[in-house]
Amino acid sequence: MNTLDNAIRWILETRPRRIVAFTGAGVSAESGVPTFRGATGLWKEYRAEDLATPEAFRRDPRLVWEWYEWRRSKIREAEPNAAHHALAAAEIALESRGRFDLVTQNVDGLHVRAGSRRVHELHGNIFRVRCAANRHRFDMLEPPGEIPPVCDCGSLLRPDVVWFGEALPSETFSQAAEASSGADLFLVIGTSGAVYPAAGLAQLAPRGTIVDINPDETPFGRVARFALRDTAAAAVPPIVQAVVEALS
Ligand code: BV8
Repeated sequence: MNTLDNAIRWILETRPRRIVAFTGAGVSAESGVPTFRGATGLWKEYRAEDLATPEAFRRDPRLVWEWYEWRRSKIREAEPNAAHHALAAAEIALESRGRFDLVTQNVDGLHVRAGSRRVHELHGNIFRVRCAANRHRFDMLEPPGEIPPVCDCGSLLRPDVVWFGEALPSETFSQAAEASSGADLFLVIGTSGAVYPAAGLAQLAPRGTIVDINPDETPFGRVARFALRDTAAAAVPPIVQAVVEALS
């Protein structure tokens, strides 16, 4: 029996009903959206930690916007993959028979496009902008007319995402923390666990509830009940299918 079969058997036996799916950039990799820290993740010669900061934006708002518009263009071309769709189906299946919280570090909006509704976007959304004066926040799906775009109030518009050194939205984070501490299945999907405080949510999950889905080793592998060394699109659908079967 391989690890996936063992994980499926454990799910069928324990019938989890309070499930958290904690996702990172890896869940969107098979949709063609570059991850941050993988070999293909870097853009030009910069690192996410050097561009996704208030200092970088103050210093060179045009460069930061060019990076975001490049990412937005990649994401516009992307479609949700089988992992996104399976997680949306899990939420529907658990609607009246349990609880399913999708906690994502991603800003690409692909979970919502796949139909997930109960999504806690810890780091914001790349298709929403807010003005640096913090007065206006709105969706901007298309490329801005000018780079960097300027708000009607006169201040610069910035992507409505959480940059390094900025606080996460407190309500969203506390909902995610509350769901994590009460989970009987905590799926960690496609994240290197490099970024805090998001990665710290896994430490709130009760012992023995973590299933880590990632082709590479991660810090979660050591504490996971099962470490599924496979891609999200390959491993998430059968795991969700087992969850749904266990409900009936
Ligand atoms: C804050 C939005 C304080 C922007 C992002 C301890 C506690 C608290 C803070 C810190 C701490 N230690 C350090 C910090 C500071 C910092 C931090 O964590 N730094 C790191 C680099 C060390 N944290 C912060 O600054 C946070 N803020 O702490 O504020 C504060 C408090 C009060 C008041 C003021 C301030 C804010 C962090 C948020 C940063 N913003 N994104 C944007 O996207 O442009 S983070 C960014 O990294 C993305 O959101 C991304 O999701 C996230 C995590 O990366 P991953 O998702 O894991 O992606 P990665 O590429 O790393 O890994 C992909 C994985 O997928 C890999 O493992 C790969 O193997 C796997 N994979 C590949 N293919 C597949 C796959 N898996 C499955 N299937 C596949 N096909």
